Order: sequence, then structure tokens, then C-alpha cells
Amino acid sequence: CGTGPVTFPALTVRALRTRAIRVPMKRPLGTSVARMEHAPFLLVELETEQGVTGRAHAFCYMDLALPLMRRVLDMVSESIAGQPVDPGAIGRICRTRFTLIGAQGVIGMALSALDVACWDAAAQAAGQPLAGFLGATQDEIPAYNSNGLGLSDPDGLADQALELQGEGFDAVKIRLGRPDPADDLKAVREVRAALAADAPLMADYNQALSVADAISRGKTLDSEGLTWIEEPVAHDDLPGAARITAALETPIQLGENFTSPDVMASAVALKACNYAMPDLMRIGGVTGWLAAAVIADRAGMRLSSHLYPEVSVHLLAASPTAHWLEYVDWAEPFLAEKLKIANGSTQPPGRPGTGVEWDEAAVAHYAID
Ligand code: SMN
Ligand code: MG
Repeated sequence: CGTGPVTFPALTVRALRTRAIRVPMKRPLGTSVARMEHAPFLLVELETEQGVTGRAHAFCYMDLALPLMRRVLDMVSESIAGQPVDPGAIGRICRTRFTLIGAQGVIGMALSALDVACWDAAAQAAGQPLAGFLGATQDEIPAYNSNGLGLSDPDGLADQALELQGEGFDAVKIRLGRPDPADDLKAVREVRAALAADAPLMADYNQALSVADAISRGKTLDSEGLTWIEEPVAHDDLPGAARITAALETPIQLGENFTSPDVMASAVALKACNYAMPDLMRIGGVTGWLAAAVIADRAGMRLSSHLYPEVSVHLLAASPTAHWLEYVDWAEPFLAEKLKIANGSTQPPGRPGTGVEWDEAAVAHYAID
């Protein structure tokens, strides 16, 4: 990424604070595994002695994960107080605390959020947007609207697809994994008929299928012009995903469950996917993403993001094989500034750091403790 090693401005951690909020989703999301109506977010503030505050807003998927992630950051806050804001060094200090159980799952997500806050503080102190601080070479990032088009919306998919496009996008993503493959095919055709013939349409199974079913359903979908088929099988069945990738013409997309750059390297080595879409909260924050971007570049693999669009837009701008930004509007109710999307793309905001600040009145409104 970028043009060379990053120099971190001299900042010292003063305190790490967290708040918990729960925000209603404008469009509840039905996937093959869960239906979500609220988005739980952990807000992280890394205060420095120099007066700069780094922020992260971590989507926690389940209410249960919120207090757990909070406890993780409470635990590491003493270890990092007084330390320089160097994300790599802070990450090593924190992971050491979890050596015996491993820093994955909710622990990894909490530490990824801390990493994002460190990078935000560093870029702010350098007076640059995070993208520029990382040496970004591009500004215009294609985005697809990933809101809606869930499994629980059997009717009105065509209307919803048009409504989602009308929010400034060309591309949308449909969730698949209905028990009867014919119902999935009907849903895809309904959405396709509503969109322009060349509008990109992504499809996501959320790990619902067996390898055999993924191949047979995928062959039927091969003539539907999908941009990609995402997570057809269990996320850790990389050899199975490789068989599907070899069998289908439609590109296979994996990545939201890569828990480290090493997992992504294995997926690349096994040819488990054509494209990758790491989630910055799973892969290890900005630090993990940068390692993933190097792996993707060496493999010539197109790189998209998963959720967290407000920070991912900076990271894609600095990723040589950048492909698509996944846009979800879940954080909009509590952010001071929204991403500006028009004509199917967006740009990293020009404000220093990630450009993310909360609307304090909204945070107070959605606070859950
Ligand atoms: C997804 C599933 C569950 C929560 C968020 C996102 C989905 C996606 O896999 O890729 O958007
Ligand atoms: Mg997905």
C-alpha cells in the first residue's frame, strides 16, 4: 500500500473510553443465518496526551458481543496508557494479554477497533485524511448498496432494488439461501429484471450450502450475470470453496470471515476464491487490512470491503487492487457526517483522520447503559 513506510506522529495514549449504543436499522436485514433489526455498535475513543482523540465505531453483530468487546478494551486500557500511539506496538501489547486463549472472535474485533482508533489519531495528528496518510493513489471508489434485499423479503424485491439504486448506486447485493433453489432463482431474476441489464448484482449465501449444492445451484446461476457469489459454504471450508471456484464461471467472493491476513493467504494459496473482501474488524483493523492488501496485490486479486464503509473507503483508496466498497447505512443515525454517494461511487472524506465524528445528541439517544 502507498509509497513507503508510515511515520507515526509523536502521540501518547492517555485513556481509552468506550460507549455502547443500539441503533434501529432503516431496513432490517434477513440473511440465511439471522434476521437483524437493530445494529449494536461499540464507540471507541482513544484520548492522547496531545489532545487528539482517535475514534472507531465497531459493529458488534449481536447484542451479546457488545459488553464482551467492552470488557476486552477495559482490560487492555491500563496496559496501553502512557504508550506511544503506534498501532503495531499497541496491537502486540494487547495480544500478549490474550496469549493463552488467542486474540480471535470478539477479542480480535475489540482489538481491531482499537487499531482503527490508533490510525485515526495518527492521521489526524499528521493533518491528513487516513487515505492520504496511507499513501492512497486513487480517490473514486465504486460502491454497491448492501442494504435490504434480504431473505425475509419474498415480495417487492424489484421495487426494493430500484429504491436502493435510487440512493445513488448502480450495484446492489441480494441475499440467497432459500430452502428451494427455485425461489432463489426467482428472486435473482426479479431483481435483475428491475435493474439495467448491465447493472452489477452481487449475491450472498452467508455460508448456507454444502459444496455439492453450491456447485449445482451455482451452475444454474452462471447464466444470470452475477458479479459474484459470496460465501456459498462454511467460511473455514477453504478446500471446498476451491472446488466451487473451479467448477463455476461466476466469480466466488470470500473474506468477511478471514480472521487474519494469514487466513487470506491460505485462501489465495488454495485458490478458494476469485475475489476477496476482508472485514477490517475481523482481519485486524487497518494494520491487518494493509497486510491483506499486499497479499491481494501479489496475487492480482481484486479486493472489496465488508461493512464499515466510513473507514473502508480510505483503505480501498490505498489498496492497489481495489474493487467494490460495500455500503450499509447502519451508522448514519449517529454520525456527524455521512459518506457522500453519487453515480455509483464515493470518495474518502477530506477531513483529517477517518473523518468520523459522532452526533453526540444521537449517541445519547441510542445509548444502552
Ligand atoms: C452480512 C451478514 C451479516 C451481517 C452483516 C453483513 C453479509 C454481507 O454477509 O456481506 O453484507
Ligand atoms: Mg457476506
